[in-house]
Amino acid sequence: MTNRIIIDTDIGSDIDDAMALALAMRSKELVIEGITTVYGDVDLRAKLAKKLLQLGGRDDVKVFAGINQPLLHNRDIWMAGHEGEGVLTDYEHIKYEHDHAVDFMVKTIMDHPGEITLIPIGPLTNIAAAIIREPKIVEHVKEIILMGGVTRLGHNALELPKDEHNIRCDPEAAALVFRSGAPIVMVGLDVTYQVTLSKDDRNRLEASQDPLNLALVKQLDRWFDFINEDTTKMHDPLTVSLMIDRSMVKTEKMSVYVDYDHRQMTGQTVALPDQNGNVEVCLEVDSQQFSTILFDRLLSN
Ligand SMILES: [Ca+2]
Repeated sequence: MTNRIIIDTDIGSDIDDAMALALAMRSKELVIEGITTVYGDVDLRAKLAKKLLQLGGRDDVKVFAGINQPLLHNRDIWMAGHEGEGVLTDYEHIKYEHDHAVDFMVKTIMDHPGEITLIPIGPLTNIAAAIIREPKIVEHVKEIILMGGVTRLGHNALELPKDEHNIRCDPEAAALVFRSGAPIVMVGLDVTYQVTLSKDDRNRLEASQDPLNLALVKQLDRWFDFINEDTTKMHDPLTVSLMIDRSMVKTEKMSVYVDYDHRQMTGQTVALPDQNGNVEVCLEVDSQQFSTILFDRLLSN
């Protein structure tokens, strides 16, 4: 079995993590070994992940809370404030695993060399801590497909900001992960800015009347209100979808460095073409192909 995955997520703030989790749940060829949470209120995030798994009929999937602070405890934490709203209730008791996310990650990768793909879709703190704890996971992980960074080397360079949230929230952790030598696929803003979800798409989810999709709709509505826009980007689902069909992206082999200093809001990913580099950087995506996969899966129940 080579499609075994661990998703490491900051679910609850932007809607896209919940969509990514739903896509993984609805993709029968993927074996979800566990979900780990990172950054800020990791317990709330773990409860939300578990609740969505329950709504999707996947209560069997284990959830582990991870590290709440950035690696050096030197950066402000950003929470949107609406995490879990409309899906979790105050009185509901939702249980998840006692073990720590980093211990789970290290054990799972070391017990199954070459078989586990890590999919980080939040700041890279847990992944960095796992590498610090057990450097051998760099050789034993099958691949790390991560959402983060931006290179501005694709056709849409002028639309993109110079840095990206997941890297900016913990640039020290990101620097450690990129320079670890682990085989990485970087799904950055270069491609994720090209995949969006509209209010029409939201309505299709609602019409399905599926309990998981209805929970996604509640969070989508809250998120659309929060960002005050009619479309939202599907950063994290695109990252998961590469486990299903990688032909939708074009990649270039590169070395990636993270340029940062002690100030808040720094953390630029500097990507240089390098045939010996450890990072496949996604530069172009067939957004229609992605959208078809996402909705075929979510509406198939
Ligand atoms: Ca995320």
